[in-house]
Amino acid sequence: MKIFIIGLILMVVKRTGRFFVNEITAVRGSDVWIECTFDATRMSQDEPVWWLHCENSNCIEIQHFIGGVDQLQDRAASRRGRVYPDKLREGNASLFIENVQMSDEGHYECSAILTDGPCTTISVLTVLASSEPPQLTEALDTRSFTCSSRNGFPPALVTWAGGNGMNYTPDSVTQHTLNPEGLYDVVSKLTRNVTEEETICCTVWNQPLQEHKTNCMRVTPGQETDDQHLLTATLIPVALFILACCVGFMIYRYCYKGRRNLARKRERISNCSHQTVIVLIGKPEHGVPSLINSCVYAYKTDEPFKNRAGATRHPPHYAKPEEVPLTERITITRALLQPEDRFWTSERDSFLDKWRREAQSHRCCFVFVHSCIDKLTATTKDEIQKLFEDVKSVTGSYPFTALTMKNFENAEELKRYFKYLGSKRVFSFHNYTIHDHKRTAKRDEEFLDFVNACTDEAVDTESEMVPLIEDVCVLHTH
Ligand SMILES: Nc1nc2c(ncn2[C@@H]2O[C@H](COP(=O)(O)OP(=O)(O)OP(=O)(O)O)[C@@H](O)[C@H]2O)c(=O)[nH]1
Ligand SMILES: *[C@@H]1O[C@H](CO)[C@@H](O)[C@H](O)[C@H]1NC(C)=O
Ligand SMILES: *[C@@H]1O[C@H](CO)[C@@H](O)[C@H](O)[C@H]1NC(C)=O
Repeated sequence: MKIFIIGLILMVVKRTGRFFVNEITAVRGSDVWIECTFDATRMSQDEPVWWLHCENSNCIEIQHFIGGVDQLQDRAASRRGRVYPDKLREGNASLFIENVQMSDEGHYECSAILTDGPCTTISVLTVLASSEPPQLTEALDTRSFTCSSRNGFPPALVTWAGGNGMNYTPDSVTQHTLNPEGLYDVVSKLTRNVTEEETICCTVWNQPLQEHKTNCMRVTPGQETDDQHLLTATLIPVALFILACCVGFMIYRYCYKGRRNLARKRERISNCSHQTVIVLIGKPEHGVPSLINSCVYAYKTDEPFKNRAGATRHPPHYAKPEEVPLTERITITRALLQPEDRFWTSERDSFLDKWRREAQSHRCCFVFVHSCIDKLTATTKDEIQKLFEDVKSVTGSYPFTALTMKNFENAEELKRYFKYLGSKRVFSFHNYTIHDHKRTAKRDEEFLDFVNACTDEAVDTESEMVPLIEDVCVLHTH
């Protein structure tokens, strides 16, 4: 009934045109005064003063005073706003709203019956909400960034900017959601390739409030995607580590095996159970003493290099000593020939006699030593062939060949030639010398193989020639 009467009055007021529209904008959470004043002299003690709050033409009476007495005491707890009764007498019926909320928006009508008729003041309250500072995150799976901000009103605008203030907004998609408090949450997603290190910023705008809030982040191309990041940060080091382990293990195995191999070859030499003589036959300057030194050096790993065989002695002819012991049982001796082309001269018969006698009583291995520096002349070839036949006549087989100074070019050609002459084995060496005796496994191995081949051959020769004779073999060349 009351509302109906008020509505009637409003219609009257509207028709007479005696009202003002007062537009008020407030920020959510602030306190606001909605002004309403009358001419106090025209106010009557017994006439009412009241406030209506209308949302979408749905009006609720929030204040009603008669004679300065609140008529809505029973609703005091739920209603919004406060009027100061002591100010009413002065014609001031202004409404005070504390901590204004979205629900406070709408029309406010303040009315009073004055002595000359009703009077109404209309106010429109708009509440704006400043959204919270934006959160900026980089997505883990793709090259994208997310900017989010909550509790804005009206819906916030989101803009994106890159290095040098470039506008990235067109690469973004923005979504708003209205939350139960009547405010908008905003989420904006930017998809963009980062090709160089830059700062990416996201800004949320509240246009009516003329307010913006920005958040920035430094991005580097290296952090483009989590996949790639994972690959570089985890997989590659792991792969390298595994690879390094494998290579290390293989190197270790190789070295270990190599060392084991050499040790086994030395063991074979020291285990040779028969007195054996290795006879090196060669001309001066062809490296016979150096070959002897090398075999001993390769075998005796724990001893420094020693010139046991008298290499580079001057004059070189028949340098002493003639025999060098390698182990308790194996001896290496030399048979030096004439330096000239015709090295097989007057001494031939005495040598052959000696060799024949000794080959019958000891295990012997004959080796012809030739330096790769020396080119073979027709005469030399002739002489060497004769020597080979003589050795065969003594032992039953042609001598082995040992080529020294193998890094001289005609090593391969000489190898073929001595094979052709009938040498069962042709070895080639780079001898350990006084000036160059840097030990390597490969160099050691060549000499150890040579010695082992010689001791094997010595057994063969003996079993072919004199199978029943027990061995006590030390050969004297003079
Ligand atoms: N580059 C190289 N030099 C070698 C090799 N063998 C020996 N020599 C050098 O050649 C020279 C002669 O070697 P020696 O071992 O003294 O041989 P030799 O002259 O026949 O010995 P004698 O006549 O008995 O004194 C020396 O200066 C050695 O250092 C080799 O395989 N390579
Ligand atoms: C009405 O009263 C309030 C509270 O005292 C005051 O803040 C306001 O300025 C007054 N309005 C007028 C128009 O006097
Ligand atoms: C990003 O770069 C890659 C290769 O450089 C390309 O294939 C892709 O299309 C780019 N994406 C965008 C959004 O530009």
